[in-house]
Amino acid sequence: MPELAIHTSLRPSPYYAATIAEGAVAMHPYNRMMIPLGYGDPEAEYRRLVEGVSMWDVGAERQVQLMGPDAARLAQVLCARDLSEIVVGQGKYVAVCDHAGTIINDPIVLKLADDCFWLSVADSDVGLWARCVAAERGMKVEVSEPDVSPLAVQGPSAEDVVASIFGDWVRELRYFWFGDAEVDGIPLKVARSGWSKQGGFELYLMDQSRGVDLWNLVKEAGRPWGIGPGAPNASERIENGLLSWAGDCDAATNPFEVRLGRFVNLDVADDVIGIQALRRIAATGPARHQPGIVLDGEEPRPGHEAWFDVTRDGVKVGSMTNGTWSYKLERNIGFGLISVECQIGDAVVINRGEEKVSGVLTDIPFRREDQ
Ligand code: THG
Repeated sequence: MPELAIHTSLRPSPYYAATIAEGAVAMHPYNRMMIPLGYGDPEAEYRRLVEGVSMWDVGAERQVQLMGPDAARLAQVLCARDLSEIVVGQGKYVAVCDHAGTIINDPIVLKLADDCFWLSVADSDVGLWARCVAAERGMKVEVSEPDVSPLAVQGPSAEDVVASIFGDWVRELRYFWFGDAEVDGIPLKVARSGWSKQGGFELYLMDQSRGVDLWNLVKEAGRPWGIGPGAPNASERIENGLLSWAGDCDAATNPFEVRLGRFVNLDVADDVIGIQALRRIAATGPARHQPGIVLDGEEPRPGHEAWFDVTRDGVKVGSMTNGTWSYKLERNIGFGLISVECQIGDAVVINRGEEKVSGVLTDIPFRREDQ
């Protein structure tokens, strides 16, 4: 393997020095930044997340800021979910689609003011897309990337840790809602949010020069609860059915295929990008769906996932888009992107390079008792 070269186009996060000091062993490029993926002990990191509390550098979850008189209109035009009722201090998970109804990002939208929104984006360039749409439609709105870098605190003890820093008001925050805060002169927003199903918060740091200070402060505050470093966790997120847009979708995936139909509102205005295509797809039904797969064979190696062909009765029916060892099921699991002709309970074969292994389609989230 050649060395992976790092140019100045791949920016470090404000927490980079802290994560190196903690012993980060793997980094992944995301939104032209580096996101740590692990600290060398996957099982300990999983247990810390599901039993205690874990802190993650997710500074690569960049914000695309829409500001100006047409900010709300632009946000709505970009998102296939009704945003007419969103209020200041609230966030919503949305699908950003192209005109064919294909998902091109799945951000969290945060409303900061009547004329200011952030899209907290997954790994694709929504900033370019938003600038183009705003200009083509003659909107009065500025699209920019503000100095904002989230730090996630996730796990059953996350609320106690975050409340010990910011006060008990954070306990009242509803899912994806947020409020302004400051600690040691560090400006940030505290949101109940994060890419796990263990509960937790994200601290949207608003001064990148204070990243290491914030990391150390959270680490110190979390000590009584045994906090430690972690990262978006493949086992936990696959067990619980969280979508990784960049990993689990191809260039033709629509929201209905990957369980995001509940976040799509077909009755938004006709000029919302993709909505006309989504109405047509909803009327006929999608061609594929996203079941879980429980499979035999070698344990997938973290960081070496690939899409593998899935066959049923010798005929290709789709792909497996990720794979991991599940500590909960003590089995290999993954997501399929599979023809709707296949159903939960169907026996399939997964073609993992030279190795063909048998598997069965299951519901998501995965349940131990299904095995
Ligand atoms: N936090 C922040 N920004 C982000 C992510 C994040 N940007 C990139 C990526 N993650 C965006 N994708 C997701 C995907 C799923 C969820 C959040 C962000 C999520 N989904 C829950 C679910 O699907 O069950 C809850 C959705 C709901 O009920 O509204 O949490 O993590 N800042």
